[in-house]
Amino acid sequence: MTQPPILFEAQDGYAVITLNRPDRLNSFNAEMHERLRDAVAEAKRRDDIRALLLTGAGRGFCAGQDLSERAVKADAAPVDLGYTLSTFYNPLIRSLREMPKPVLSAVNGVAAGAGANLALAADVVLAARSASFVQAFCKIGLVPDGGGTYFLPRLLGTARAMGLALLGDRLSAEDAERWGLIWKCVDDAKLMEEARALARQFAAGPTKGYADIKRAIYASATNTLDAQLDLERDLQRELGKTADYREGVHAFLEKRAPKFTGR
Ligand code: LHQ
Repeated sequence: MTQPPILFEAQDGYAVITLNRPDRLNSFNAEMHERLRDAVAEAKRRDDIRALLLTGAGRGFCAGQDLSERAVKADAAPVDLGYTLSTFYNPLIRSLREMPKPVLSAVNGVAAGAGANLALAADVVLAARSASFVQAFCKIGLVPDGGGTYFLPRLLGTARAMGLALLGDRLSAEDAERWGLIWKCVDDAKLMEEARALARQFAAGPTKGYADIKRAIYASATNTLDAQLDLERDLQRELGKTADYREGVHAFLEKRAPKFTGR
């Protein structure tokens, strides 16, 4: 029986989406893209899901595009890779960045090509110590896509971004943490335990506040200080009206843990 390319599980207020083509290192074909798009949309739509965790089955996280798929194979017939990006990868990266809930990636093994940049599109990236990140694009004559040319220089600076993109070398999870590319590298055996603990923490948190933290931090990449101060004022004005703000302040004053509802 063929395995579904995406596994979806919801529990304790968060969803886990698992890329599930382990024999191809979870590389993307069209069906996996379609199923992932549906799973991300479900996680966004459901109010009982307040955080999203992305991971991979088997020994890899994701090896990017499946290079043996007919629609992208570089044979005699010209293929429009731009079509693949505008149909699949670009909407996927946008949907994660615009998700009004925290998105975590648990990078369980190698993350290469668009798979590396999918991992980096998450708000918080955890990686197993044995995992690695490879901007493999230059090895096949392409530019980093899936947001790579945006994420890498912003997270690392131009020198390191350029080195990774031009050389396509493997960056270990430990170096990724040291360089500030990811949040944290953890022992392999602890990865999912730590990732789930974080997802549970986010699921019990002030969801609207988290959504606006994402908005503000990501907007800062292109905003002036002036615009950013205005944005903070506008977001704070709205958040000050939420039940979670009221609960957070009451809980603080009453010296107890807050019970956030996400409203
Ligand atoms: C694969 C793949 C793979 C198919 C491993 N495809 N089979 C967007 C728009 C349109 C078109 C172009 O692309 C894009 C975005 C992109 O993502 S471009 C970049 C595509 N990805 C790559 O170039 C990475 C290719 N893979 C690798 O460099 C290595 O496999 C890595 C570094 C990921 C892992 O190396 P190893 O741990 O040594 O594993 P392996 O190479 O032995 O792979 C295991 C199997 O998975 C193997 O199959 P086999 O039948 O021999 O066991 C590979 O052929 C298969 N595989 N990546 N992208």
